Amino acid sequence: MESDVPSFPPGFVFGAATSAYQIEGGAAADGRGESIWDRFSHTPGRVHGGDTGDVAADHYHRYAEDIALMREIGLTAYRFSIAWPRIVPDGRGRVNAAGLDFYDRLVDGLLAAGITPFATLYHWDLPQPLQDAGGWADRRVVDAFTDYADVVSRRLGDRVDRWITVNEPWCISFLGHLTGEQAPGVRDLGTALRVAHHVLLAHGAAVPVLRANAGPTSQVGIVCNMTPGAAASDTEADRRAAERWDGFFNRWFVDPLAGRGYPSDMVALYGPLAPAVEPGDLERIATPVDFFGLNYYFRAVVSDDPDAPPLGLRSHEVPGATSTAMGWEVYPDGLRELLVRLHRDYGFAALYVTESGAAFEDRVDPDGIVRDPERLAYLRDHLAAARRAIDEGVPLGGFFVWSLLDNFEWAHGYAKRFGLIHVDYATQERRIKESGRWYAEIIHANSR
Ligand code: GCO
Repeated sequence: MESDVPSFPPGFVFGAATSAYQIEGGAAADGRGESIWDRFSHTPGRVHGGDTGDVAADHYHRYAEDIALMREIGLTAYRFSIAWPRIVPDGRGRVNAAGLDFYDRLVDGLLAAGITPFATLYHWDLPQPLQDAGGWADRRVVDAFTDYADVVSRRLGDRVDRWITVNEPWCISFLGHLTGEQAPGVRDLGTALRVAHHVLLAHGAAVPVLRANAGPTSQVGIVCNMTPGAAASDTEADRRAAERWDGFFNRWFVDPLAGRGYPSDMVALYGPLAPAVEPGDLERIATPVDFFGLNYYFRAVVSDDPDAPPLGLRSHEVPGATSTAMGWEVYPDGLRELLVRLHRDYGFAALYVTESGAAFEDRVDPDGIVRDPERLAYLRDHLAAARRAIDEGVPLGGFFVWSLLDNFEWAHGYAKRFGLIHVDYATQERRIKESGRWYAEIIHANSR
């Protein structure tokens, strides 16, 4: 194993990630309010098979068992999200003590197991009452988010010192409000761009609150998913299309976070639909962070297509490429490429891979073992890509596998399994897959 297992610098964090709506269940437990994902998943036709997160992996009731499994794998950190509707069921105002108590128990359990908690405040489960009042498209959501961040970090900030404001502004904005394939299912470019602006503002507003409540040793960051764009051919038109893809997917978020403002080529392309930026907004969005978290899954190969508004491009399958059960091309070097770019071009102080992982068709063999060689190879090759980035000078602090457990994969319901741990949804029985056993060996080999 030593030969093909990269060794990482001392202190490198080996984690796994989840999110509240995808694993917790307990949808009506202890005063939790309704979120946009409850509403969306209960709307016929929105989610594969009519699946909902009502029960999910029942982590709300089984968190102690799940911490024991994390320990068995040897994780040194665990990235989870806090459900806003458990804490502030109406989105603003009244705080639900029982919701805070749950995360209190979770955090104490993690710390007792020697696992560092990385808490994400927003992983897509907006309280439905806020959606009814305009949701992320209404600028007042920024204050509601800041208040929520304050409540949570006052309670947990004495023990949690790694904080993430929001997960994947691109998905919140464009899957939620342009393609409509995710909650709240809106389809309007102008709305999506307004949402993006408010998500970034909410992030910037929450950073100083989290720092103040979590103390001087705390580190606060944001997590973005990035998908590099490659031109399908060497023509000028296709190269420009790849630039637009990059502007749409990556630069629209990372540029303002890094203090560069919105990219001017995309502002020109969006024209009157570009968001209204008030004085002070860009400074707030660029509030310095302690780290930037990258979620990476695949790249896009694109060509120019003037008949495909608004970007004027289309994406292509790569002939002969290996892909996952999501249909995503397996392209590990994209991870190295992005990490090097984030460091060299944007200069973030520290980076984490906050998600990397893959769905494949898993089955439990008659002997009770889940053999998942494709996931193991995927993780091995992406860890190796992360290691190459470190060799190129990238200050990479850790790597979080998506995901700890099989879970509710949004519009795909339970049909797609990303876990290191298999979940039998009928019995809630957990089984560490072979990829999880392999990850345990990597962590162990690196702990010496
Ligand atoms: C996402 C989310 C996860 C997904 C994962 C696989 O970032 O999209 O953080 O919730 O489940 O990415 O699609």
